[in-house]
Amino acid sequence: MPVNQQKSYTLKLVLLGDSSVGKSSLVLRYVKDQFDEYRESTIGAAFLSKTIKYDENTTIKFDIWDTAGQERYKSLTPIYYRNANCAVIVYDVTQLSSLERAKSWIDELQRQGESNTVIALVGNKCDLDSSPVIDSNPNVSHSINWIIVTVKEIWITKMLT
Ligand SMILES: Nc1nc2c(ncn2[C@@H]2O[C@H](COP(=O)(O)OP(=O)(O)O)[C@@H](O)[C@H]2O)c(=O)[nH]1
Ligand SMILES: [Mg+2]
Repeated sequence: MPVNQQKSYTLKLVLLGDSSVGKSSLVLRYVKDQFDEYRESTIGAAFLSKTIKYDENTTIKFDIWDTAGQERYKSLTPIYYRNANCAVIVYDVTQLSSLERAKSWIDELQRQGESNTVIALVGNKCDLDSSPVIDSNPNVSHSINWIIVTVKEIWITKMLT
């Protein structure tokens, strides 16, 4: 009997979305399980990685590119999403415009032929109850996983599994 073969995979994950929707906060929560109210906004893009044990024999390393949402960095963004295995597109549930922006990222990924990229759409800041709160399904393709979270209070790891 062969000894259990250990397998390890590296996946490229990119965070996209308007500025201030909570992309960097989400990464910080995922990688270090921390939340920092007073983080400085991201310049260009930040790189972090996290390795998880998927099952007994498999580890997955996520190489995470946390992009800046500002318009002036937009031309650089394709560098980060190109060949990404997963794209996590974040919007703020209290900002309708950020959902529109998230949808335009989905269109851009699909237009650029990044068809192998698994897309997750994340509505963040559901702890806030200022209106308008977007709690309805944003009507995107069924192939896109959609969840509502608050990075501030409870973190749901389900989105990456
Ligand atoms: N209330 C609340 N604030 C959040 C949440 N996530 C992030 N923030 C705050 O939103 C602001 C922008 O977050 P940041 O992660 O820098 O956004 P980014 O520009 O998309 O990377 C910061 O002040 C965060 O503390 C959340 O779930 N709830
Ligand atoms: Mg940021």
